[in-house]
Amino acid sequence: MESALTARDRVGVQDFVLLENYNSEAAFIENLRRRFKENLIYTYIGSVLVSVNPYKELEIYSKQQMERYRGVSFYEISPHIYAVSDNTYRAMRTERKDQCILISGESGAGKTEASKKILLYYAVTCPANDHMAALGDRLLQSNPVLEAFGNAKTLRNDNSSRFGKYMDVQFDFRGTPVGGHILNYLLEKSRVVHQNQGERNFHIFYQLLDGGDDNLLSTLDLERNPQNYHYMVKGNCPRVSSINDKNNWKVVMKALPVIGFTEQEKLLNIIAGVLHLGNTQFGEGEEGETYITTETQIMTLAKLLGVDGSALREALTHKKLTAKGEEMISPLNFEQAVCARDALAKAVYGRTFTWLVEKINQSLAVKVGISIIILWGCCCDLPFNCMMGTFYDSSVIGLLDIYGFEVLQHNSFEQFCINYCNEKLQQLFIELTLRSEQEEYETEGIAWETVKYFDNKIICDLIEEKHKGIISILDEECLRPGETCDVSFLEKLEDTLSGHPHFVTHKLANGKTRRVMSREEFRLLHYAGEVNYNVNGFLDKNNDLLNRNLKEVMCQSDNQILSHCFRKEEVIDQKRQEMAATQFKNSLMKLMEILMSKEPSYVRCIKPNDAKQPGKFDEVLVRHQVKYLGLMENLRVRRAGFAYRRRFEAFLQRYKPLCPETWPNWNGRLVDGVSLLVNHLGYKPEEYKLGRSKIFIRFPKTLFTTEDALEAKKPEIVIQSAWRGMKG
Ligand code: AOV
Ligand code: MG
Repeated sequence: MESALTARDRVGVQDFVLLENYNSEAAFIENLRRRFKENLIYTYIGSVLVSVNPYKELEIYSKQQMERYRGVSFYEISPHIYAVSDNTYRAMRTERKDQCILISGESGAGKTEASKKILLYYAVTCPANDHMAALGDRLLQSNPVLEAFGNAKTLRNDNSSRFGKYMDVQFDFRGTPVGGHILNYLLEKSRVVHQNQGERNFHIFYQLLDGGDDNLLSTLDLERNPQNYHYMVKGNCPRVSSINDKNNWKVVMKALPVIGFTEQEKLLNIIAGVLHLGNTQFGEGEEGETYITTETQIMTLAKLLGVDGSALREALTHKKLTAKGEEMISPLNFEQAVCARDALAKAVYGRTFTWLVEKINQSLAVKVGISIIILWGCCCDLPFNCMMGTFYDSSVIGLLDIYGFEVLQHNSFEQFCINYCNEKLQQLFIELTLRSEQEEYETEGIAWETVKYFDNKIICDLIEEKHKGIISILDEECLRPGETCDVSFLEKLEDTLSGHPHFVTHKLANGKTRRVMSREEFRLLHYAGEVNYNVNGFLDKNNDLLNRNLKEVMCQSDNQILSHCFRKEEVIDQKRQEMAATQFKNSLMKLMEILMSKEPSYVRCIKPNDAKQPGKFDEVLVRHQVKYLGLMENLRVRRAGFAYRRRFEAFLQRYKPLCPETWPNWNGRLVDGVSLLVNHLGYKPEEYKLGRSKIFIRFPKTLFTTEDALEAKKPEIVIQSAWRGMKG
């Protein structure tokens, strides 16, 4: 027992509910720290997995490890992302309910890595059949492609997801993965044309220049050095030590055919096209007219984008307007031309990204034809409706991996959207963890006491409420005729929101000025911390407009990807599209609905330091995350009633050797067996409660004692079992 205690001291407890001092944040952090030092990056809070980014490869993701977790109950084995994967899978199969795994945490905390491990677990361990064998492959191979186009090096993370991703994996009645579907959320398009110091554009540009062979580069008229491209130099960071662009290029090129790509050439033309677009320069004539100074560039560009060169030249320097039913062409000034060029680059890249996701979805779609043939083969004498019933008897596991909360030196519209998205996810966590806890006590018939927690609904409302939320005000300002600008938007915000406890600007209530804030900023007090947003560019980014004549040129492209992305109908139909932020808000609402309809599991990722270094545990940083993720409240809720709960059968199975009446087998009612067992162990009435299907244990100590008794009894059990084996 001595040694067991020492081990517990050294590696901490594997479930926070076992912490004796569960109200102490210091004890919580100390437990995380101890485990982190021992490379034990995973710890539970009940069924929630807390994960601390190790920033180094650990030998814990092998196939053998996967086998260890297969079919094994949560509490029997050390915490792991595979345990969450496996439990979710089994819950889907046994309870026949759609599941989802929600991964959250700030930028660089390990969400994307976690989601990849989960996918890998399913691809390797789930049963496959011949027809579907390739699906696991396709699921896995979609990742490097999406990451190449949608991830980039930021100051927070060398492989930062710059889009939100929700992926459904669909399983048939046998538990075989048969299909997948991806929903993507708001790509940070502005990165295509601008990067902050120390950051990069999307990986694919560097991969192409570093990995593409000489022939390819010469066909695309590209040079190897990224510093030659305006769209790649802004961050002054062409190379990143942790990234091998050349190798990644190979991986992406190999992955494309697996996910059914035949349009590689067209895709690469577009990528190169964007780079050439960035190098298109303008000059100003004597009369203020704008012209293109890089003539050869334009011809290459037109060729790559599959459009008419002179039409493109005209569209980059002029604007088409319809006034009183008449079409007019007006020249753009220098700034306007630069904006039009960048808008085109963003639109081309953003739409190509969406097209790419569609393509991947086609490749992951459930192949109805094949499934029906298989079913026909195995149940041809069943009535048709029964057969279709079998066919549709499939379930889904959804995986959510979004961009994490981020605070930069300079925060703009993109950070506003990203952080809003994180607020929504936190809201869901609060609602569902509390709700499910309450429901559990209710269904099991057990009285419960509430725990106070910070509800971030007030911040979600501040952002998304109709008419007086920030997004509504932004839309209104974009649509209001007359002179509107980013500053008038800020003034409108001040008028409507001043006094809100989570909204601050430089104006103080007494009419004075808050000196630490610029006049172009507003500050939101997010659940995860304060962020100052600079309003510069908010209106443009929300409007996300592309001049009509540029659209006209693009929809005539003979590059089929582009003609698919720029539809003729869009040019004919002049109806105003939804604005970017509203579109994002609506897609998040839909996402919340999807997630609410499923049984959630949570992975809460923590970033141990800002230097992306292994072994470094920055307590201040960790404490902050523990606080805003609401982990202490989570633990308290979990403990408010009962620290531990286990289904009767699991409890009996584990502890039955401790009672002569239940060992080796108990054949009576489960609840009676559990009753006998706990009486024999001397549990006092206040220490536990029996629900309808589960035993609830109030104090971890009770379970510790029982665990220790089991440990002490082990040699005896082994001998007894061996003896019975010999007799048998
Ligand atoms: P994120 O998804 O949470 O950030 P990532 O999953 O991309 O963060 O993790 C960032 C980096 O941390 C990875 O590139 C790895 O180097 C390292 N890392 C994370 N988890 C592990 C692990 N389990 N084992 C080893 N290394 C790991 V963002 O997408 O920026 O919000 O937007
Ligand atoms: Mg990520």
